[in-house]
Amino acid sequence: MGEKERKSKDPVAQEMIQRLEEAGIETVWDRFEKQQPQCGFGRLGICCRICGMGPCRIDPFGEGPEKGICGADADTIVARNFVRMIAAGAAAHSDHGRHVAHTFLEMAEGKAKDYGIKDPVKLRTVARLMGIDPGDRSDKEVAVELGEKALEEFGKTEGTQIMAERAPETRKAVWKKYGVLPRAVDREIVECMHRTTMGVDQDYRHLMLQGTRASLADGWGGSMLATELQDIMFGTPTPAVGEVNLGVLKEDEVNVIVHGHEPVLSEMLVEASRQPDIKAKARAVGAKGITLAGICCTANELLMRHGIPIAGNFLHQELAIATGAVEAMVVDVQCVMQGLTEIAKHYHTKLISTSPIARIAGVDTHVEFRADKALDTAKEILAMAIENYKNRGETHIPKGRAKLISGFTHETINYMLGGRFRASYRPLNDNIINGKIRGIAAVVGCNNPKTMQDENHTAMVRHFIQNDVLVVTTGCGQIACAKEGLMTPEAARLAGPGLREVCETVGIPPVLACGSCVDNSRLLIAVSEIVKEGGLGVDMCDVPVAGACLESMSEKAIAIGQYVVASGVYTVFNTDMLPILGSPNMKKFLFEEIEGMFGGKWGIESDPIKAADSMIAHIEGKRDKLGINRAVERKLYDMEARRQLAF
Ligand code: SF4
Ligand code: MSK
Repeated sequence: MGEKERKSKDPVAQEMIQRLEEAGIETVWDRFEKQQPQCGFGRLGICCRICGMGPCRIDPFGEGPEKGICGADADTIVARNFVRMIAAGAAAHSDHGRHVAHTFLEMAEGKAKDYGIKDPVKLRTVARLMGIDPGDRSDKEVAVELGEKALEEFGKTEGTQIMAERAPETRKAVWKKYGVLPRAVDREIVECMHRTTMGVDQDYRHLMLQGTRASLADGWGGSMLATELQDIMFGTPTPAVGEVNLGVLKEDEVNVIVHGHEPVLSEMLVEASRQPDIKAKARAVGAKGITLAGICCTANELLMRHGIPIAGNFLHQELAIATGAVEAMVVDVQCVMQGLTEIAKHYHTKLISTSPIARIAGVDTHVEFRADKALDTAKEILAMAIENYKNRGETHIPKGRAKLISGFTHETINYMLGGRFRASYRPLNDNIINGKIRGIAAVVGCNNPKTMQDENHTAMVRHFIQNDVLVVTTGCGQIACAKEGLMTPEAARLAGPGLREVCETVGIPPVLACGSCVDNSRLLIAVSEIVKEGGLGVDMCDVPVAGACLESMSEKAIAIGQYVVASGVYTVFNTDMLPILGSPNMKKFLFEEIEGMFGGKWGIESDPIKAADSMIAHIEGKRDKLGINRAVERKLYDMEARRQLAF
């Protein structure tokens, strides 16, 4: 295997990596090499620099110091670091949610005139969930109250997250028992930071309870609010065809890439790109039009709602610029590498930062997003990109691109499997009970140069569907699967006979694209709905589901992992990406003890097939406990057999 093949499984990425190598231009993989060997203490989570007496480190071999200067042991240091990662991840998701809530309220109050309510049905559903009676009030009136109430959720001084009420009663009872019902997001994150500062909480189990509560405030609070308010404002996704990979860029059009996470501006860029005056401007410079494409989770948001193509996942961000065909890369927050500034020096691409909270040294163009002039801002940005078209030099757009069906939410799973007129999780539950679908695996998360791009995600997913395990995906893992064509109905041919039959009957792919990082909240609701539908246990931890994130990069993945585990789900991370191994007690806690408390636990494994097998074993164990592992006769129905059934 050559160098480029070791870096990425994706032939498109390999092609671009080779070109960059030949041109002598540094990428994330080169910087990764320069960091080798990476700090062993950091990898194990046993370095501490939270006070001025440090930094301190624990010797993992028992030959050097066993305690920091203050006396903190490895358990405390690892737990503090881990809880801080959860807090940071939860803060990122939830601040995204807060920004959306601000824009939502401005929209409802008529201050952000370019936005509207695209899903009035969901507006009223979510309002009721938040304890608001819509009555016969107008949509805007209901939206004002909902926006105000949503904003309060982030900082209220009393009470717990209203969205968490959606969890099954049994689950809430578990959270109550351990004192982790999530309060306001801000409060949980501040308390994480307080308790992990020098000389405060110094018991790893006790620290982890606070980490758990903060993660739940993210998953069942900030992230869930972000998803729901975005659906109301921008439309709840429905299944539609999309395209993915660098081949979506166009040689004869102005190419604009949106990269980051918050869709408030990128939604307006979609709108602006469709306006006649902007199209005319593009034609005036000799381009046939404008192609918008996404990277990372903004890409998932736009694809899910508008079918806007995806240029790639996290490790594609530099490669996209190296096509020489990107007039502008518009970034907001999260997962944007500062290394973009270096690569952009070699091409004509204009990097444009837009978030009031994120400036990047080396990016000179900052067009700040303001909700009250969102469309004008979007047009200004597109005009800059159009203006830059004339500066294009040599281009190289790889041909590779793939189709996918995206837009699966807990609502669409309901409709697709249950039917529009009797939407229900019953058919999904029944197919799990009868064994055609053994269970559900969530394969989510990032790319990481520590491992071959996309390999872990896609190898696991192929293994799951062969074994009749339905897969749901979000984030960059979703994009990885899409690049390999695993998200088309035709991919059902790769599935085992049971899953294949269900997919062919309903017309769904065996791997469902469910959205961005904050949309993991959709998966929580789906599992809750499965429980409420009945027949698969009484709590979320009874359902045959498991999760994996074997290419995690961001602290957000750690926050997600913890709220998924605390919601009762077994979750596997890559051995090299879970920095807790320096504490035997934390290992025991996260890999064993926590299951006795919350019904879910963490697992680690670097080999994707072994990781998938451990999840399948877990799923089968859950089936055994439910008593649904009876031998069933499997039959693949062809059209003739179905016709006979109808008479
Ligand atoms: Fe060292 Fe303790 Fe300070 Fe951490 S808190 S840096 S272990 S003295
Ligand atoms: S973008 S958090 S690299 S999934 Fe959400 Fe991808 Fe991970 Fe960023």
